[in-house]
Amino acid sequence: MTKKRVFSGIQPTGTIHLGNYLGAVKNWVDSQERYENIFCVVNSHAITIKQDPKQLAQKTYELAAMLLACGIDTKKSSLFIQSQIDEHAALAWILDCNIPMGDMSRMTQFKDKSAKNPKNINVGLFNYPALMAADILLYQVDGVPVGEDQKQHLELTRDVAMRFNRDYGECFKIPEALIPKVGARVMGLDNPESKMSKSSSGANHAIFLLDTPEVIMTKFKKATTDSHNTIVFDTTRPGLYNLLSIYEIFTHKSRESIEEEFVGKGYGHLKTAIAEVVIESLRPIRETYKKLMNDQAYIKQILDEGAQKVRPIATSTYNKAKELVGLI
Ligand code: AQP
Repeated sequence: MTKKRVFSGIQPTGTIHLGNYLGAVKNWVDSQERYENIFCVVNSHAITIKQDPKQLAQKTYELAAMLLACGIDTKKSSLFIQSQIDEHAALAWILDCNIPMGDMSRMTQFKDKSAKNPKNINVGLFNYPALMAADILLYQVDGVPVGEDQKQHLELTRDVAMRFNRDYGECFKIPEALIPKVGARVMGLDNPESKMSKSSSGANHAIFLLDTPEVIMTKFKKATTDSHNTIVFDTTRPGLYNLLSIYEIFTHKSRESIEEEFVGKGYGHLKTAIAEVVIESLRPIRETYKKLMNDQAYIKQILDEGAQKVRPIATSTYNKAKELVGLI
């Protein structure tokens, strides 16, 4: 039986954090056996925010090394850099011409990111979802494993694909969003009302995968909770709920057994327990990452091989879309 195909991407805009890891990367790794996997470092998306060109190239290799350190196995998954396959940008243009302004204007990520970067609200940032739709549709995939924040972009992708197939003829497979039950929206430790994000400036906002054990412990100890004194999964207590969800994923324990474990104990005890389990789980990732970064030629080779492997799929889809719209 042929495996279903999945595609997902991540931007090289900084070190990845627990949100990226639990919402996306860990699920990519855990389900590698089940699917035919295509993963991408989406560096063209990254330039929607001003980047230092030299640093961007370096951050692209670092992110690829981090994905390998997290467990992406290139025997089971293709890993490549978006800008190495020109068809992403080329298909995005065709899709741009088939997405109504009204649909694009409803995207909340554009509103959030332009509020964060008022000095650089560019057309690329607005068009970001068309490039994301192209990334996905080029590979004729069944599913897209992402965090909850990408749900709206996935819906736009499905809409533009269905409209294109209807108006020009069958071209794209319609993908499903694969959003995890727990960890789909990890919240900031300093403010559990906002999603954990690479670009938030608070010192205790995010746990980065390369944070030292001491830093991880300090950040968890300072995490915002509330003034109650019971430790239970309660969505109306977002700080606590966020911490317990992180603990649930890393320990694989049931919610009942976690609540039992902390009966009569305080937040200090809980925060230390979470920090310890996160530190131990991230330790091998950090160590493997350091080894991989000593051999950038190897990372480059993996990425070149990944691009070579998936390029024929991208070319075939793009040529079909081009022909259907009448471009010669
Ligand atoms: N807080 C989060 N909880 C769960 N999943 C998350 N993702 C991001 N934040 C969380 C998921 O991570 C994947 C890759 O994300 P991205 O590289 O496209 O960047 P992003 O969504 O823009 O992530 P950030 O941290 O918020 O970066 P900045 O601050 O630069 O915008 C996606 O699957 C995403 O859902």
